[in-house]
Amino acid sequence: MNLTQRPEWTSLKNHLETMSHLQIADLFEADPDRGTNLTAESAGIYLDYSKNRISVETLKLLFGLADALELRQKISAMFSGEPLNNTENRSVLHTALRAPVGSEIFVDGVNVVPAIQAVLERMAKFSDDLRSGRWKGATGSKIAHVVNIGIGGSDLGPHLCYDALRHYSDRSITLHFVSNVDGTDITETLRELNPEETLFIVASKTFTTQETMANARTARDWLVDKVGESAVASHFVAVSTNAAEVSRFGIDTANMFGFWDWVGGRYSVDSAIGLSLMIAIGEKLFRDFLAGFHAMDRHFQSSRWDQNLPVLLGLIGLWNNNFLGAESVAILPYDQYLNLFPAYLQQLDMESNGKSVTKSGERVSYQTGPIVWGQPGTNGQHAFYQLIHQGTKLIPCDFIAFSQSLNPCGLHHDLLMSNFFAQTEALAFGKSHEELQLEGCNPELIPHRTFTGNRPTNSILIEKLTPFSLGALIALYEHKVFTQGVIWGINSFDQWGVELGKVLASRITPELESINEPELKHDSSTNTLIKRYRQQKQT
Ligand code: G6Q
Repeated sequence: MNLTQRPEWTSLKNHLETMSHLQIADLFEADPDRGTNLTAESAGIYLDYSKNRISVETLKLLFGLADALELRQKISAMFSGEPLNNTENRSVLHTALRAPVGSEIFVDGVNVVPAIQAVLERMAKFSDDLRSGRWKGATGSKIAHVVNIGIGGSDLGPHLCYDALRHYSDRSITLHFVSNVDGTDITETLRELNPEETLFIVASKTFTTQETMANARTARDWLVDKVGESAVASHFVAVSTNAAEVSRFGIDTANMFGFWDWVGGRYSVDSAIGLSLMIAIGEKLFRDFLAGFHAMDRHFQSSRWDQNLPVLLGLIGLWNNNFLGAESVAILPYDQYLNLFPAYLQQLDMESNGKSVTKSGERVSYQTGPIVWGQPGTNGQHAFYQLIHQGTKLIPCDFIAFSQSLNPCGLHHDLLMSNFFAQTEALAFGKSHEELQLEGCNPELIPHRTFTGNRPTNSILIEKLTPFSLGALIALYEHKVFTQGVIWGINSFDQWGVELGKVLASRITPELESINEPELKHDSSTNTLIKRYRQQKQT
């Protein structure tokens, strides 16, 4: 049955009529304890969702929709390894990567947990050797720089987490991340480095991704040029599912860390793709990181909907998206260490739920995944928050903060946090014409200084940024995305849009490289652009 024809959907549509007359301020007036009633907590994450345009009835109807679409059964199906990724006929089992030792999770009749633990142990041994200096470069130097070469899911996860957990990292080893095929990325990175002290991790699930392979070849040439061919063995390792390509590249498969086709790129930071992170923070903290994910997994699997953080975030997001008409979601972490979190969630959410056909291939007649964007507070306050407060668009926001600073200095943390609290308050309650009049505001300025309020936000407050809490936070969003994908009936685990880009670029490259003028058979715009590029690059 089409989603919008379901009785649960119709009830929500009818309910919208009632809700559209109510302001967030009215909801708080009706229930003075709303700020404690509409909250939930698990795995150290406290979610206050009270500043949304929802009532208890809205939630009840949303939970009814989730039940009708068998969310509970779909969660079990994911955790038990059913092939939910139907277009690639794959299980979706990133949750197995963080299952405790001794768990049993089967794919095609094989328990995958022992293999996962075996890779983790190899990663731990390697990280430990590198951190202690037992692993040496070709000329006997300790490795001081690790360059992760990967893109998309093979870059964003470790990059985000290295930045986020820098406080816990071994400062004698610096990590670098090269992803863009623009030669500037690798050139500027290598410029600073001493090849004798540098190790490259080529991170690619397929080991055929154009950008990653181009960067890896350039890095290899640089190393060979400076230290010699024999240095490759001790300065290059691979993370991949494709042993044949790894060995063709010239990396000994003894120095390859594997993972499996049931780990999607954007869900892979807990796999060997997290090797660079483990090098930075060590095995113990990496395992704490996995434990944070696992705590959220357990919560997602077993909690009632009204206590279930990912389900609450997912369903409220759906209400904002499909019923209130919001097109985007802003992710606003009040923590500099989470600088890359909006970009990470952009991939997680937009690649997963940026789909317009259902799992069975029918075109959807409703909105699916939102545009995800944002940057850390308070910087954004001095840039784009103006539009969130007073623009014509409805932009629901997730505000994320930690009660304890990892770098306490003077008043900084209280200043930061006062902004965190003030923003959600202002967005919800605004500032009325009457208030401005009472303050004696110049009447001409009143329309300009009025804030309508009634702008929805979630507040996520965590005691402290740790490997555990970061893991739980990422898993929270993974499962939020899953929840929404289930309701929309789409496959959140394929990415045919990415595959198209991979094919198209490789067709044009020979036309750019060809010495003779190539015969171009594109449209007139693409042909003209290619010709102009060929002329200009020669001058
Ligand atoms: C993620 C996507 C995509 C992928 C990159 C890199 O879910 O599939 O971002 O991670 O295209 O792919 P490789 O790891 O195969 O190089």
